[in-house]
Amino acid sequence: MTDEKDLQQDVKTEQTYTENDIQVLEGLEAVRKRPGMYIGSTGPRGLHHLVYEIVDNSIDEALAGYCSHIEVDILPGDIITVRDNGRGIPVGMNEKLGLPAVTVVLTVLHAGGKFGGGGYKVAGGLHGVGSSVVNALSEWLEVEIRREGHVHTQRFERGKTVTDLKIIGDTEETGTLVRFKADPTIFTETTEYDFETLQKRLREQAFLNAGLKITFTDRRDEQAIKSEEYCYEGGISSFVEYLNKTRGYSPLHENVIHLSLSDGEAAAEVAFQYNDSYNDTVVSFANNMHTVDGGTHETAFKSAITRIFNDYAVRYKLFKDDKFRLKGEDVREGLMAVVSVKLENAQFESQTKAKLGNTSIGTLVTSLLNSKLTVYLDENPAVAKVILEKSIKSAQVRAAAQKARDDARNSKKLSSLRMPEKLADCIWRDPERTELYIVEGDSAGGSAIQGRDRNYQAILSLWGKMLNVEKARLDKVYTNEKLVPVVVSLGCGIGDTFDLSKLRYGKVIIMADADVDGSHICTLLLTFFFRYMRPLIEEGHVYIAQPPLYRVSKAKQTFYAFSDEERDKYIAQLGGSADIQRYKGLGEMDPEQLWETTMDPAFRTMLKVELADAAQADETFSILMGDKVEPRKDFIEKNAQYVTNLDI
Ligand code: TSJ
Repeated sequence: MTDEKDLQQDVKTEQTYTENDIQVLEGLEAVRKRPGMYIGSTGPRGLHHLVYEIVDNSIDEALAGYCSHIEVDILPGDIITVRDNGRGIPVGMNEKLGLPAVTVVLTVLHAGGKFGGGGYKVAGGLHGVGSSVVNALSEWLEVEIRREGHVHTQRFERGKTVTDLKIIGDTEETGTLVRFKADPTIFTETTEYDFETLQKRLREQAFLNAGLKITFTDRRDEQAIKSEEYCYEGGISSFVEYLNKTRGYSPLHENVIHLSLSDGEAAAEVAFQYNDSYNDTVVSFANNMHTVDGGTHETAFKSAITRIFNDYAVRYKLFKDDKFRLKGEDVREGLMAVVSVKLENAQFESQTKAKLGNTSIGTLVTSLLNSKLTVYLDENPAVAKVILEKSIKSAQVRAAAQKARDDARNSKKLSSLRMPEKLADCIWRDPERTELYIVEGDSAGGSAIQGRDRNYQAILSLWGKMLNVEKARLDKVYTNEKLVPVVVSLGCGIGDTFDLSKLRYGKVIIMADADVDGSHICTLLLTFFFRYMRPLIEEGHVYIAQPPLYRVSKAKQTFYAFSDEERDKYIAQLGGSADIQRYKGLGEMDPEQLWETTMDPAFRTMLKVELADAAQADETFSILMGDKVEPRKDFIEKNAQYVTNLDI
């Protein structure tokens, strides 16, 4: 059996090489002609794929058990180096091609399998296209191999060999280093790497390969070198802890549940932990590649936990009604999970090639949970209890929310309500021209009402305790005393009955104090819009007013400053001394000042809220809205990625 398989592989390899033999040079030319076919795009995504592709080789070496440390550096000029302490790419002659093995790896298309040392190769998708593709798309690439007592090196330009493999020194060490510069004639949009994009990916790879150390250093600014090290003995359990922590969620049980199973051909591993949020996050990977669109492994995981928690609840008589069953969404409320599978011949489907199609891996994930989760729950009844209590509560609330939604729809309650008392409406009714200012607090509201142009500016004063929609259930949102006036004023309903064509004001402007509380109220409202009125943001109707921080005056001259720097600039302009008034809140401004600085379309600056990437924003909102103060504070200080400056 084994012999037969080996034989087949030899035959296959032979065939591949007969083809490649002729295609050695044409092959890489084809890559340069149609780079998109090999790396998906020649934009920033494709550019970053070059790095992933090279790093994947070192990770394969780690998976094979020979490499414990990978270093990735960005050098000035956006040159990348990837170095590992593995065995070093073989340098011996490949008899058929008459080239050293390493040269074959870097110049022959799809040569990866030959020296890939088995393991789990990726088929389809954007990965596993081979390091020769990176070579072809690099202005130049150098490889340095430490192996068999020597340092070997070779250089290529645009995929073509420019120096033969030669020995340049002796060494006791082993490992591979690849240094390359992306070709700007291919990556015409940009060849600049984004630190956070690479950071996220490298950290993720460290989580997915427990114990592997990855060092990432950005040396582009020699004055400010950034270096980070990722190494997680806990693997995907640490990943789950990290995800809960960075989103500001508190775990509901102490230990992450970590289960794994392999059947010789494939391996499946899951880690999950419930948290105090109402979101569900299941992140899945196949051969260390993020399967954004899920697939058989993710589906199997979700079905299995739904079935197993229902079975458990029935067995221990936790449902009051015999016929009652939890739905998948109930069981996933507050779930943070990572599913990772490794398999040969992974098949990827969907437009983005990020959905796993292999049915056998679904079966493996199902048996993993069947055999191990039931046992785990029996051994950890306290954990089972918190999870099931949460799931059952979720089911109850879902029923209540459904009822509230039905009621709202039936009675057309929200849309037929009278305009709220706290709304000072404008005169014109043309949403092309009208604006709604949402203002926190009565005194600020008062100034805004007096200062506005009442033809087209309406003011809604908010009061009372704001509901944190991230933490609230749907049924609460529909009846919240603070949010209902917003919904009624806007006129377009909420959730699945939202109708943007009914919007009563073309611009919806959040006007809050320029302090932490103001930021908070602002993000609360944005979260609400994001979750329940998303088209409002998508279609660009939401803005954030920018009130000044200081009034700088001397004699008859007055300036308003929106930052400390600007304040200092005006003080200098006024000869070094001036009267400074710091606005602690909007309420301190008189109506004329508020109009001049913040509301007059001729002079005001507003931020337009954009949702470039809804998923990213969702994550962002979770960070902002979660329990833990730290990540939120951090975020507010770093300031909003989803907000872009726009002068109006
Ligand atoms: F391919 C590459 F140039 F892109 C690249 C390969 C880049 C980097 C940074 C590292 C690597 C790489 C390859 N690191 N480690 C290896 N290992 C092998 O190629 C290797 C070594 C020994 C044996 C063996 O059977 O003795 C097999 C292999 C595949």
